[in-house]
Amino acid sequence: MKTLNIGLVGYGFMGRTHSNAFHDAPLFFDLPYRPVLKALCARNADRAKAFAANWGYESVETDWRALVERKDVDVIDIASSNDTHHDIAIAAAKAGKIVMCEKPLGRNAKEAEEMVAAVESAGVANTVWYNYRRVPAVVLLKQLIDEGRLGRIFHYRAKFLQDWTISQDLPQGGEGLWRLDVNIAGSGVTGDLLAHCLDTALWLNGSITDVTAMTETFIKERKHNLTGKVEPVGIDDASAVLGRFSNGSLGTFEATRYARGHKALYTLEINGERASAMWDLHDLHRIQYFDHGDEGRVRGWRNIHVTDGDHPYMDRWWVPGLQIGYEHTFIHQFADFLQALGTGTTISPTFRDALQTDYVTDAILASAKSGRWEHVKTS
Ligand code: SOE
Repeated sequence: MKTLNIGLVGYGFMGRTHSNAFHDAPLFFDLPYRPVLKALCARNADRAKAFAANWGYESVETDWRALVERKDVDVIDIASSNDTHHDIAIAAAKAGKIVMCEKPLGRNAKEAEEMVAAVESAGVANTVWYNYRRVPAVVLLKQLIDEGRLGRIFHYRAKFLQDWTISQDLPQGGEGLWRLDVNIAGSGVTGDLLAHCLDTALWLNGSITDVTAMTETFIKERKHNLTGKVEPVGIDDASAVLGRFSNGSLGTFEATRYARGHKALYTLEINGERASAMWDLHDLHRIQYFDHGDEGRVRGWRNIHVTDGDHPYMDRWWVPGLQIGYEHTFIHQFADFLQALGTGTTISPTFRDALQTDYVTDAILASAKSGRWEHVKTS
């Protein structure tokens, strides 16, 4: 079996989810490559060494440019803050590396377009870690929709609710809090949380053509961790969106970090002529499914526990009825990516697929500013 040498950039939350996937995917899936954790790259050398030792990376780099130049690295995996995605991905593509990138692809669509151009002109395999596409229950939902079981779609609604930035005293910027610094993150909840809702929506229900949105920044100033000064907050704290899909259905989307009590409540619902379905990240192995074609006397919402051997991915895990969790979505994505690589293809979402999400988030932010409906660009 051929080896595939991985160079990971970033050792935060996402660096851990990806490293876990690199470890576990070959244990549970038949893969054409054996991933080797070649190098971990992060600016803080001591912490990088500790992370590398814990996860089994063979070496450490403190400058991503040195990592990209290494001849013994095949894949550059970008799990660092959003402001780094563009330059690392483009340099990696130019160096002929396979590129995997955390979401959102760019801080805006312009950055994302340049990243797409780089990987496509270099002809290198690429993917973006929109991991919720690989929840078995969400994949089952995709199968049901593609089989036409829901019929004509009327509504798609999704929300992603958190509550961790409500405190006025929370600073912005720096490690762990860069998501609050607009220069680093690009936007607030629109690019961070709503982007997940949009990526799944585009995958399940097709393209979004037009949007109208409102956003709000509830806390206007926060101390910046790097400058020590109180500075204006440039991110959107909350985002509410109406959208039109090209299949004629209506979309409603919401994301916020100000929904007290909610930590990561991503829910989605789709209503069709024949059936409806709902999914909830807090109960991620289930879908609620209502089929109007059922005999009337027993018609009702079914609660499908997506843990059986014939459910997506589940033949690879334990025994029917035993569920899996969040970290498995990354394992699935990495396994799918390697299997595709083995046959010379790639998986969705590619950089180009993820660019479409950036087009929608750009249109949302533009609409929130203009107060008008905005047309969504397509690539
Ligand atoms: C933010 O808190 C965050 O970690 C996002 O950045 C992730 O993409 C999301 O999956 C969970 O929430």
